[in-house]
Amino acid sequence: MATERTLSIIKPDATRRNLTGKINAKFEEAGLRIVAQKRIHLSPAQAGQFYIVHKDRPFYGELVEFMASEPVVVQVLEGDNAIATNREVMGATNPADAAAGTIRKEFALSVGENSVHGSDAPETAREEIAFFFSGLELVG
Ligand code: RTP
Ligand code: MG
Repeated sequence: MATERTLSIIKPDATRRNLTGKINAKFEEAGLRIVAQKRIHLSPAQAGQFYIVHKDRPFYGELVEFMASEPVVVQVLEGDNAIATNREVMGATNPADAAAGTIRKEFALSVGENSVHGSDAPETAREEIAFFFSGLELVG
C-alpha cells in the first residue's frame, strides 16, 4: 500500500457543534496521521473557488454559502491509501446512506451539512492541499 496525503475539511456544521476532536479521533483510529491543520473562515469567493467543479450543480450556491457561514478546520491526513481510507471513514455523501460508525452517519445533519470533505483522487488531493497549505506547513 502506498503512503498518500489527502485534504480534509471539517465543515461548519461540525465546528459549530464542537465535534472537531471526535472527528479527529475517527481519523486517527483509522490510521490517518494529521500532518497539518488550521482553523480558518472562508470568504464566499474562496469557498466558491474551492468547489468550482460543482459550479453548474443546483446545490452550488447553497454549498458555497454554507462553507463560508462559519469557520472550518482544514487539514492534511497522511497514511496508507489515505484518500480511500478517509472516504471510508467519512461515509456516503448523504448520511441516510452512510454506513454505521462513519463520521457522516454519526454526525452529519443532512446531505448538504455533512460534517466533512475529503479529496476524491490523487490529482484533486494535490490541488486541494496546495489550495490551503504551503510546503513549509506540511510536517510529515
Ligand atoms: P465532499 O466533496 O464535500 O467531500 O463530498 P462528496 O465528494 O461526498 O460529495 P460531492 O458530490 O463532491 O458534493 C460536494 C458537497 O456538496 C454538497 N451537496 N449537497 N443538496 C445536495 O443534493 C447536495 N449534494 C451535494 C455536500 O456538502 C457534498 O459533500
Ligand atoms: Mg467531492
